[in-house]
Amino acid sequence: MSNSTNNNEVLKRQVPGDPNLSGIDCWSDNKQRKFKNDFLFGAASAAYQIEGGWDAHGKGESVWDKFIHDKPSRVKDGTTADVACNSYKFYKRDVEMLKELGVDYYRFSISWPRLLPEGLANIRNEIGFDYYENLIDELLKNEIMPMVTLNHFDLPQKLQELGGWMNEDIIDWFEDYAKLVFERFGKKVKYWITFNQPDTVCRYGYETDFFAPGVNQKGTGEYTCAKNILLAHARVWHLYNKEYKQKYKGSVGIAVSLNWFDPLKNNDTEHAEVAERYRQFTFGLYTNPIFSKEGDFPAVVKSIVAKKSKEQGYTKSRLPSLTSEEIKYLRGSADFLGINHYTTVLVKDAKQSTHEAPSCFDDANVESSYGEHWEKSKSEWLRSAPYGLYKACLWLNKNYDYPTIFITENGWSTDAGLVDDSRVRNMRGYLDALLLAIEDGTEVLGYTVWSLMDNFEWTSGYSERFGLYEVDFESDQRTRTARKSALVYKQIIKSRIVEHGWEPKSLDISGKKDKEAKQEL
Ligand code: GBH
Repeated sequence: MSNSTNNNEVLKRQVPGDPNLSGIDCWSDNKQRKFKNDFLFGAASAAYQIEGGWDAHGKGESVWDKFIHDKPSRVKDGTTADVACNSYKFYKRDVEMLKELGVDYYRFSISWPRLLPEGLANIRNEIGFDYYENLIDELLKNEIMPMVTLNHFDLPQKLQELGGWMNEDIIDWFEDYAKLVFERFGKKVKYWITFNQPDTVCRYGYETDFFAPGVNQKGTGEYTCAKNILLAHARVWHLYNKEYKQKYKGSVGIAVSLNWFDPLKNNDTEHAEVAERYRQFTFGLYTNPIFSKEGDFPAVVKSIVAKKSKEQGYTKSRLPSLTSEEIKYLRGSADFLGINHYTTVLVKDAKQSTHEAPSCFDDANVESSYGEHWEKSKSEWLRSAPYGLYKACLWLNKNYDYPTIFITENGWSTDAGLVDDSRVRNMRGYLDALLLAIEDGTEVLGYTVWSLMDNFEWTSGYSERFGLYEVDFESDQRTRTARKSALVYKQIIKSRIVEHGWEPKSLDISGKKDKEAKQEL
């Protein structure tokens, strides 16, 4: 897949697997490393989390609209995404911020129900197409490349009523949608991502009711959804490859939630095996079929689910099988692997499982924890352990023969406030880890901060802030203000090095105040 593969052995760099270490700095050799000139920096968002205009100008309902409107208590702070950052109105300000940061690209997503209110291709909302055309044009005018995700969680509700990702007809529906998007925007967009975190959709939206659509089908929800969403991904990669690749020279990837799972006890064979098993039960379920040499769902997942299903009285495995044609169709169906990497989790075998059975959690059967000294974010699940990104990259190199990677998300949550030193620390730590991973042979094309600005953090509402820019959700303008981390990121992009001691002179990122001050002099 990659033409600049590194044939060296995977280097054995000393990385801390010791949860008593902070995970930052402790393995640095103080050598100054630099991002190459063609390395790309970006920032990310997602339609549902920023746009608002939830029913504006003919937009259809998404599963998230329905999930929250039906039961507002599903969101921790009782808020909705009906207006969110109102990027439906203020997208030009978003582009201005991207320009201020100096990023090479903007990763955003298209709302399927804004284009096709009922999900199917028969009813098209022209105003929706125009919205994205305007955004893309504004980006290009400012020399920022669009990186477009076709689906970031917000499935049209009408399709959910037909079964959503549990109905294999959705492979055709997704292809129809993608075709319309490629026809309209293919000329202007070079980077495409079919899905954002299919793992999160299937695990939290179908296996449980934590996320929309809240199907809560334990034992089969995740696996059935996984098969259909993977085949839908592959269908669209093949479509692009056949119909558009030559004409537009773009690439199509997929973004998988890819946190690192380390054994709770280092140097313990049983723990190491359990960690490896858990990697396969989480991201492996999605990456193995596409990126491994042999293809198919991971062997360890197939055998455990088959065994448990039998014991539980099922006549066949709860994990659907893939035919040899499907295996072939999926294998290699991505031009790059997008990884959304946030944290590291320490795992051990749960022994007598306390997980509900049957369920994908019982199948994987682990207990997880975090390193004692890892810095905590505002989100319960997110702790800072940059070495995990290094390990994840080397694992991918070893298992998938040096895939081409984009870091499609990495970020940190805080309370509101402009001086976000913990975000700065976290970003620098992860970029240091990434530089080492690159030096040790990982082919990474770019790094994307989640997120450009504070936005609707799913069931956490506005209580967890991920933005480089703070958003004032009380103001009609949804005023956006640069945080310290925005200035630090800007400096990293400009200098291409990570300087831990660098401090901005002021929090004015636009330079407008400086210019005014000079004129006054
Ligand atoms: C990504 O998800 C998403 O792509 C993005 O939309 C989101 O805003 C961002 O990261 C920050 O969260 O049961 O405790 O695991 C990150 C992975 C998976 C984290 C689902 C939260 C549910 C809570 N997410 N997980 S938990």
